[in-house]
Amino acid sequence: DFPAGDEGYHTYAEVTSELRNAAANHPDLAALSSAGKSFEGRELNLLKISDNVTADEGEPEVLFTCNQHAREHLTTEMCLHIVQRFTDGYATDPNIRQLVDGHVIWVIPNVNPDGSEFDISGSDYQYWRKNRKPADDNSIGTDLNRNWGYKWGCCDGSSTRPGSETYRGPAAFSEPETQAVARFVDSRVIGGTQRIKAHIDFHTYSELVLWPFGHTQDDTGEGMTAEENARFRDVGQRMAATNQYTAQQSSDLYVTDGDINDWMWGTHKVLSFTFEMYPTSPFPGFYPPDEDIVRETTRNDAAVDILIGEAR
Ligand code: 0X9
Ligand code: CA
Ligand code: ZN
Repeated sequence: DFPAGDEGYHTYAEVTSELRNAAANHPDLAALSSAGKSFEGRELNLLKISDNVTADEGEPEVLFTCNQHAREHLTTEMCLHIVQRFTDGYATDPNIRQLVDGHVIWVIPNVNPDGSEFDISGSDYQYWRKNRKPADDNSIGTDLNRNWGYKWGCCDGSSTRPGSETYRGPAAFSEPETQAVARFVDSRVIGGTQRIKAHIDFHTYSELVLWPFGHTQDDTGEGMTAEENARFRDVGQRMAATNQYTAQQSSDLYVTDGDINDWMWGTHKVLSFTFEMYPTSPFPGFYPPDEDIVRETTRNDAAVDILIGEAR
């Protein structure tokens, strides 16, 4: 469980029951399934939100992913907030109704449930980042956000050392969590067209809006035209204007290879961003008090709406 005083955060079991409730209370709007299982066997909960949710209406789709990194618990709350806003808000908010009616919204609140459960397994936080699959030596965990299969390990943006916090794993998609989410995204290619058009992967912290590529500092080149780059910049800057985050190419922060955005864009041409949420400083860093959850998740409402509006 979360340490005393932070009970406002949701454990994996509490997330699962919130998702079940959302689907049960809004059977026409929300449907719960699983993208697969984590290394320790937890379901990777996947909630679909749309009008006539049980039908395939061919609408443009968006994906929100959270908690790739175990200790970034505020991101799980962000995904839950998205779920609650687009389900509970549907009956009364015309803006929400329009976004839900015209799109399919997919939400995966826990990409790394083994890691986040481990992070809260002691009396205090464990400062855990990676998943919980043992590596060859006696160390545990791969950095899921270095394990994606587009130019995996290409560019000195990850580590080959299992003990490293940015260990990329023994092969691209060696981890059950990245593999399951990737296969789900692959499965949205229907009749040769990727239905998912836009995506945000939530992280903490630094208050940033980041766009690909991460593996190169070049703005344009293989896989990114000047026009495409201008669109990332435009949408990124418009979103950042609503939440007062800083907008930049992800490699301006530091170079990574094998991150989710490079794969989503490089492989599927999904307009894919990373948000680094609140705060900007190491205190409170990864562990803001639960009193901050509502303010810091609501802060991204307008940006989330912009992203959905870009899916067409
Ligand atoms: O390093 C990461 O995976 C992300 N930051 S975090 O502090 N949450 O670990 C950022 C990934 C974005 N990609 C690049 N910066 N290239
Ligand atoms: Ca508290
Ligand atoms: Zn992160």
